[in-house]
Amino acid sequence: MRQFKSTALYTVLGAGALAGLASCQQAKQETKPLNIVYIMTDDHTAQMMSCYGSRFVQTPNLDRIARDGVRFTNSFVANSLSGPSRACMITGKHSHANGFTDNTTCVFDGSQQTMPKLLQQAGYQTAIVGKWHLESLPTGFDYWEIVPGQGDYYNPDFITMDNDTIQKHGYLTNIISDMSIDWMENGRDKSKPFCLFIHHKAIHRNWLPEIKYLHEYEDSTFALPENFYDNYEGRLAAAAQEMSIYKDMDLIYDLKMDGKGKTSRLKETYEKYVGRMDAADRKAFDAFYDSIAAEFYAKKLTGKELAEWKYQRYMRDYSKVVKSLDDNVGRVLDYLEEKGMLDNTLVVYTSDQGFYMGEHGWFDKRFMYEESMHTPLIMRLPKGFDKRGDIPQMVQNIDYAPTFLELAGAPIPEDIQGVSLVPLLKGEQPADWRKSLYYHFYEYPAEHMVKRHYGVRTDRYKLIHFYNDIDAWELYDLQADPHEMNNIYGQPGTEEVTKELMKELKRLQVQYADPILEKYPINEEI
Ligand code: SGN
Ligand code: CA
Repeated sequence: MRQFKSTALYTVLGAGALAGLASCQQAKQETKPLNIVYIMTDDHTAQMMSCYGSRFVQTPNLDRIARDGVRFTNSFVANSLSGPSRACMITGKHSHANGFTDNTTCVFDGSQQTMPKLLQQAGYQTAIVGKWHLESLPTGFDYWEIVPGQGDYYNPDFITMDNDTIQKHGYLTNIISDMSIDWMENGRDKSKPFCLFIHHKAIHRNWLPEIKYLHEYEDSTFALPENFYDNYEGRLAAAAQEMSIYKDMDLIYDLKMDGKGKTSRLKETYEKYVGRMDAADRKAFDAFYDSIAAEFYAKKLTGKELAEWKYQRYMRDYSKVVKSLDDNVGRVLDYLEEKGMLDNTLVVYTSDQGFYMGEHGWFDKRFMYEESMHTPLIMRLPKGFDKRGDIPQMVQNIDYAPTFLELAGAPIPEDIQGVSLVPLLKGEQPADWRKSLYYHFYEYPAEHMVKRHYGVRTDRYKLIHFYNDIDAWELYDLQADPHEMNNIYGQPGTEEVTKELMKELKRLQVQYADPILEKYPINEEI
């Protein structure tokens, strides 16, 4: 076991103030155990949060978390896809070590060690509500209620703990928050500290808005990212992807342009989703999108005009779904405030990965490029943690498990690969903080056709190897080329940095024991 400090009981008053209290009894009453409320969305990228300096939307409630707490400016995932990300998060281990490498072929082995189970052993109540996406049923939770697979936005189904499927009425983002608040208020054992995972489906494709926000952001025109018309020169895997807004985004399924006589590959699935709405909602939904569709099909847009029109529709619908999410984060914060729980609760907000909002011309994620390897991470800290503002150190989603364990006063098992963020939350500047991150994406061949790859990211550079039915290396100088448009691998002058990065990549693959190293041995002399 690694060293740990018993930090589970934080005093609401500092030690000095406590010493001044009249009686022990009074001091006891002021000592509260630390709770964790972990809110994770799906596909919510930092570009779409105003606390990350977004040029796009306003998220006042998310901003409250960042304003009263900390904002990680270099927060990353280990494998930019839902199931794998969730598995990394609850095990504190990279995908090859927890066994859940992709969404399509894996079933999570729920008998393995997980952070919720270790929290239970430390006396915590644990609960999860919402998207789970690990195929097997949850283990290590005192209470769970999850949506099947990706879940539905409208009148969604839930799988209950007795393995029944029930339908609930309303919009999923609201329902998940209602259930979470209800568990905190009525469901849990109030004599114990708790860790609650609130896992939203929002902002996942196909961005179906809450009916009251149909008209939101309709007056907004979103600026095109400067590399929207990327031609992928020098980047073979980027050229082979199928996640282009222009080419791959479906007019009906994604953009709701269900015009008369129009059809598409995904129309049937679309009808299934929107068919779940109440009649009155459906009427409002159809009235809204049908008028846009009539105008759109009459214009017969092509080429750049069509690409940019699709981009604006995508941005508007995504922003509407963010709006409901932000409201609901506000509701959870208000509840904690009302109940006087903010001082002894760590509130975490993150996403299962980042997302492309038109950068490189894309939607979706998967690539080790910045927009999707990044994930937002903001935290409101409990009393006793004075750090505020930005935390620039590189952190990864495998770090959440050891962080929560340390906060709960539980030992951190040796085989956990992440590192506790507690020193950073205390405002320390650990001299030996990690200097590089490891990444490995596996889901190929599959939807969106992003080839398998692994790589290393340092403060300044990124080295990626795409493999399987391709053997292509990419190297980026993030300082000179933050949008990763210029692959400098193999260019004169990069020999030294390439050699160093190869060495670092190999060191990480050895440290984390990724078996891929046997298949593709790294020659550090390249
Ligand atoms: C679905 C989506 C994809 C998305 C994956 C993975 N297609 O399959 O666009 O990349 O989920 O997303 S859809 O037609 O079903 O909308 S993840 O976040 O769950 O990993
Ligand atoms: Ca996701």
